[in-house]
Amino acid sequence: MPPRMRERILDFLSDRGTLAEPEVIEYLLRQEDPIASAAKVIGLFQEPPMVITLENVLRTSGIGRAVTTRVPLEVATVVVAPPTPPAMHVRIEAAIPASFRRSGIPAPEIAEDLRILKDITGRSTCEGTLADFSRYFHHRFTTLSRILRSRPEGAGAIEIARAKRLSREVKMIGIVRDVRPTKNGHRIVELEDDTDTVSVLLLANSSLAADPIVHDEVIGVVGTSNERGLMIAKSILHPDLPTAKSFPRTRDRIRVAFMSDIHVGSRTFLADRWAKFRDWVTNGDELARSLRYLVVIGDVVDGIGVYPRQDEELVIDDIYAQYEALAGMCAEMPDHLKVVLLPGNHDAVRPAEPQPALPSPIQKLFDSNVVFGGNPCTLSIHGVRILGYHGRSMDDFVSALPAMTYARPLDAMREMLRKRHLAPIYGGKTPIAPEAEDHLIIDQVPDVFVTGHVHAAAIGEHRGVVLVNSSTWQAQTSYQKMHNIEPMPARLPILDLHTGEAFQKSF
Ligand code: D5M
Ligand code: FE
Ligand code: ZN
Repeated sequence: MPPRMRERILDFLSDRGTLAEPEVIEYLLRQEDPIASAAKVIGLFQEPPMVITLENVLRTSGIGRAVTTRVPLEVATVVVAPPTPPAMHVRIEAAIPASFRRSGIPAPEIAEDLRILKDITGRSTCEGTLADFSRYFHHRFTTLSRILRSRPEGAGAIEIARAKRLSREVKMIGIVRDVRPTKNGHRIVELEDDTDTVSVLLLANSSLAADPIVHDEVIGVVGTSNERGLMIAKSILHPDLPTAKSFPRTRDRIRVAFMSDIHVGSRTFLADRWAKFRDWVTNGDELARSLRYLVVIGDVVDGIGVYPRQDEELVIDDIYAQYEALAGMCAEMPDHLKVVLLPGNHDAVRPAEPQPALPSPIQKLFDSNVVFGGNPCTLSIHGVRILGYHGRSMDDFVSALPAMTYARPLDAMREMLRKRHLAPIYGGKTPIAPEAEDHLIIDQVPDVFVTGHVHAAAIGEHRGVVLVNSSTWQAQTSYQKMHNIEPMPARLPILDLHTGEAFQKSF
């Protein structure tokens, strides 16, 4: 291997406006001609993503394993969650995974094991005062900098005030107060800690130029001050997951389905597709009978007064009546299917995140097979840790980062895991309540991370965390039409907790 091949690959990618996960670089280094292989990977995209993932590489024919990306109408499958963390663990299959063909235990025979580990319900303390804000950001900074410092690359970071006085290479951790391009194509990040702020220059011709840094995230910087006090960055550290984790397989084949954005009450709610789902889940096949849990990640109804002139798009214009209709739909599901409802930005709770569970007058409309959590919410299902977050912050990711799109929610979800924060950008479209603690920090790494909101449907993986963006049951709204957002409705992602494999069933 020629020396500095790693740098050559990094330069090759950054010259083309993209970056790659470390596993991708390792993988390319093992190829006979790493640069030619990198070119093949880039050739996959009309426009390369900001960060090329191992999954992307595995889709490239000619290198890696040959996989099919065309999916049949009925089932789209992505098989994830490695038992061990070697780099080559993601399989993408066109058919229903083998493990799903093996019958699961009929759901009525599985004793319920569902716990809500963490959400804000009943624990909100904030009043929105100035003191709340500074305490909130202090908690964000200290928690994420502790994670960064626990890594070999983050160890030895010093305070910004001290770093600015030294002329040698230094390491600092701070919160991004601003990030802006210069007229020469470089970028300047204003980094702040408790002691000072510093301007950090990310050179246009370096791999750092494309790092998707956003306002208010916590990063580490390795760099050297120039004579004018500008810190020239050599590398950027994100908290991320240090290594790929393995999936905690349950003993039994326990199956969990995910959905979101039902939008009951909206004119565009897809009643016919829902009826197909209901018929399947009530008297369907073996797979349907093996479903034990259904987790719904917000926007369960369309709500009232969520956007201007919404009343013109409602068929049920009373909030209670909307939840009553949903309660009826849940009551039609089999008794052994435990349903978890989390709120989203259309639901009848405060819009500021973290959002508590639906209020008790609404909960009382539902049968006992339905339980309620907040947004975000960490659940344990048979010991598998599931982080559900509606996903409002994806609006801010799409606005802030040119490479992000509504059609590719997994990109934003990977960034949330890299930044270890569900909604880093403060003051954008996502209203955030300055609680005493920052509940949007991803402090404990989940086994499964699920979002909704963008009305897309996708399954993937990031360092062993199963990623699911659950689909909608609403057709394109006039707002989405105006903004060219094409929904992917009526697809049900189903995860087997015994294998970590997931696939989507369409209705
Ligand atoms: O959001 C459904 C989709 O529509 C999601 O992709 C965001 C987009 N959307 C909806 N309203 C807005 C506003 N006001 N700004 C930006 N993007 C928006 P839902 O939460 O179901 O309305
Ligand atoms: Fe929605
Ligand atoms: Zn939403």
